Amino acid sequence: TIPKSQKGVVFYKHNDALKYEDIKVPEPKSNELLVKVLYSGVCHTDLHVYKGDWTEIDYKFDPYLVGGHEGAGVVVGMGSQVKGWKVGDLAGIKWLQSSCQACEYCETGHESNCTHAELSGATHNGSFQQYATTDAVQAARLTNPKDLKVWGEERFDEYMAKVSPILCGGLTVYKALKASNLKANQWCLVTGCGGGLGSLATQYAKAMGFRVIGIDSGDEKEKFFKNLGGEVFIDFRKTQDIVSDIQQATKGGPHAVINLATSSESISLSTKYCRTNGTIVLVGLPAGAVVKSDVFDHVVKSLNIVGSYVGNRADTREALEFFNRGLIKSQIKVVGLSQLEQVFEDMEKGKIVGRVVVDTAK
Ligand code: 8ID
Ligand code: ZN
Ligand code: ZN
Repeated sequence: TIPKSQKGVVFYKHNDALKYEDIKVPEPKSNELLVKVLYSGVCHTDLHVYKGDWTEIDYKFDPYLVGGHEGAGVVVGMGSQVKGWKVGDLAGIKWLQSSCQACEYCETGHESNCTHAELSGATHNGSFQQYATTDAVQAARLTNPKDLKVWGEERFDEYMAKVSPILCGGLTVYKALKASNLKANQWCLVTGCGGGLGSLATQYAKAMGFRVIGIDSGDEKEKFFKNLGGEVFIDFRKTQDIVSDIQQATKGGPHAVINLATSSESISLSTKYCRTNGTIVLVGLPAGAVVKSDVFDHVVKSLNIVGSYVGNRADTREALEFFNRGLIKSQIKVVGLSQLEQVFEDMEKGKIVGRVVVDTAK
């Protein structure tokens, strides 16, 4: 039975207090699933939303907003128009909560660019609550771990906690790596390699056959990155000349840069050390960021700068398949949903290594 009320973390305006409260269980609309959320990853995007860093989004406070867009759970109900789902299926809540399926972008598989998109945790209440609604077409289909060789029934809870960061972080970095046009054995530079997306990018890049050089700060993140298979670590707080360090280590610069760091300067810097003919992928979204690239060098080195925004349903399925095969180990720390405020504080300070996942039961 589905209760009438539940626990969730809400805020009434940007930067307002985060409240762990009893709130109403939402009712699914005709196109929606009702998902009992077990775990949700905490993405830096949730912090940007909370702070109102992106003025471009039409946030929905009704009267409050519930963040979260890496929700892993079980389908407990659905609207009348839903096809292809049944109660008991495992579902994932993503940033792209719904897309119109009718516009030019949706028609060509660029669903994340849909101008009518609804976003979990920003324009639609997200996964920082025990029960959440999400469009049945865009909801991610999770495999029951009992049907997976490397997982198994007894690891159900661990699977659900660890799969949650794949629903945004994993999907996003996998798509960004596709957009990088890297070939096997080429150098992939990951900025923010010790963070949530960075820990996943390092592993997807390795699994896809690339060599990984990472930038972040501190001995703990260096050790963490090397354990994930990263080859060269550059500490941006310690290096005297970051451009020359990177170019020496990679004999001419990385063939692609995946920009994940929440630092505007580090994005412009990537145009300086990227290899000739290389691709710079923009993923991280620090508030008000601008990329500055020297036009002479940009032309002579024939650089490509591309943006990459989450991924479509096929990218989601593929990113999940890497995880289901045991090729990607989610580096997580699980805390109670009631601890979200502390998680945001640590994230703001860059103190989180890997990803924090919240358990909605605590
Ligand atoms: O679809 C998209 N484009 C998408 C999807 C998901 C997330 C974009 N994002 C964005 C988020 O909104 C955020 O802006 O990607 C960014 C990274 O998200 P995250 O991985 O969830 O953030 P994190 O765990 O806080 O990691 C950030 C790391 O950057 C390092 C920090 O130390 C931290 O480990 N960092 C910083 I701050 N400055 C750096 C610098 N100058 C740096 N690393 C290298 N150089
Ligand atoms: Zn995210
Ligand atoms: Zn559309």
